[in-house]
Amino acid sequence: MKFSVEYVKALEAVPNATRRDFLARVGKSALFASLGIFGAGCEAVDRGLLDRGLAPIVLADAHEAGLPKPDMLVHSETPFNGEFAPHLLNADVTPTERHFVRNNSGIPQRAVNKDLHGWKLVIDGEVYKELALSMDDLMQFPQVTMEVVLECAGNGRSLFEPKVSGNPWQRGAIACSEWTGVRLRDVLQTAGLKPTAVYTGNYGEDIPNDGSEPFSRGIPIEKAMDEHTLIALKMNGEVLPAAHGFPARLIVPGWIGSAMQKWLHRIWVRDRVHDSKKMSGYSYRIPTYPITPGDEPPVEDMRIATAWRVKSLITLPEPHLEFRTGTPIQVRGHAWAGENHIDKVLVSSDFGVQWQETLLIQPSNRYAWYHWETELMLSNRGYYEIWARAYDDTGASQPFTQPWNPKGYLGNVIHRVPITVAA
Ligand SMILES: Nc1nc2c(c(=O)[nH]1)N[C@H]1C(S)=C(S)[C@@H](COP(=O)(O)O)O[C@H]1N2
Ligand SMILES: [Mo]
Repeated sequence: MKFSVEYVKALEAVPNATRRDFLARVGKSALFASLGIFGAGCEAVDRGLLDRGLAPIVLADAHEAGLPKPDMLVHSETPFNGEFAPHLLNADVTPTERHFVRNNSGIPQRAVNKDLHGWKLVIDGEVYKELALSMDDLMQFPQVTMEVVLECAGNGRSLFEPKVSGNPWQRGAIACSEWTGVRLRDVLQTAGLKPTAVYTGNYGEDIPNDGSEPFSRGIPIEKAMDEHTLIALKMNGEVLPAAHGFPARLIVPGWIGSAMQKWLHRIWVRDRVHDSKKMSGYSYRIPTYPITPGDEPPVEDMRIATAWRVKSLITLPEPHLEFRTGTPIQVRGHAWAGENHIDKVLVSSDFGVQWQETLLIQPSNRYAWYHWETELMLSNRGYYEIWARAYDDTGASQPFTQPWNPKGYLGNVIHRVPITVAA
């Protein structure tokens, strides 16, 4: 068990008047030690918390949550971040064992223990009726199942030049699993939105033990009320795995992964754009105009990153394989486009001079990924790269070199897979 002295000290520094608000901001349960651990100076704070029924949050080690998964490329253990090589993501529906994991801090012990004791999903703020829903309550709402692409905003960050800080994701911080849960809309309608409701502030139970503000992001009310936005309770037919947000997480289709709060326990309906740290500055925000690589645009010129851009992934063949002249090469992959639809995916084997059409396979449902496949025949030996380029229904397609932004978000440069052909 890890408890944070700094965190309690930070709280003590907060004036009484705003302390309640601060607690509200960090969520109704926080990482707090039992009485006595921090000495007399902290008792008042501790007792105050315990009086309000705030349970200590204990963060688990990643291995308790079954991490790393086999064949995972691990970027960090604490917090845990790992992805898979594209050729391991060929399945139409990504099995849980191949879904990347992106954590800003720890995994709550509750998730590892599959422990619902004391867990409620609180809906408060700009609502007529505050709700505190148990899992049983949530099960009373209609259950919806959808395949949804979930991609970290930083996927592809390692391809940015000059280098940017953050997890050096290659191309694998992306998956399309099947999610089951209740419509966020149904829950918000039960609470009753006031006309002042404009945004959500979403909170999880992964409270960092270094005293830093917990990871919290939000979405506009219009997106929250979209029929496809879910509070997911199951992944690929099973209760949510610890690493993916047990007991509940948001699924915000088409949008960057950070919108999809895990270990969800509070949705604060707000009368303004959610203004947590992870909604501000350079966090999950991109410049409103193309900038010179390496520049630091003023914060006023940044906007919140929302939907993903048109993109594709080559999952077959595996890179660096050797083929024979005149033998057909099976090429396959996925494509997706945030809020838009995919029109076509083209493939080139001569560095973008000529392009050939691929067979496009429609998604299982809105916001699932498309699949595409084709065959290449190369008649001369040598070194080749298979390039894929998706186009969406607005006419947008993927760039050949990666436009730059300070945090390496929304990278959608075309995917290239090198192969060789022997005579
Ligand atoms: N509570 C909480 N929710 C979170 C995060 C987090 O660190 N804490 N990370 C977000 C980010 S940045 C991404 S990309 C997705 C990753 O979801 P996954 O780990 O299930 O793949 O979860 C999002 N939800
Ligand atoms: Mo992310």
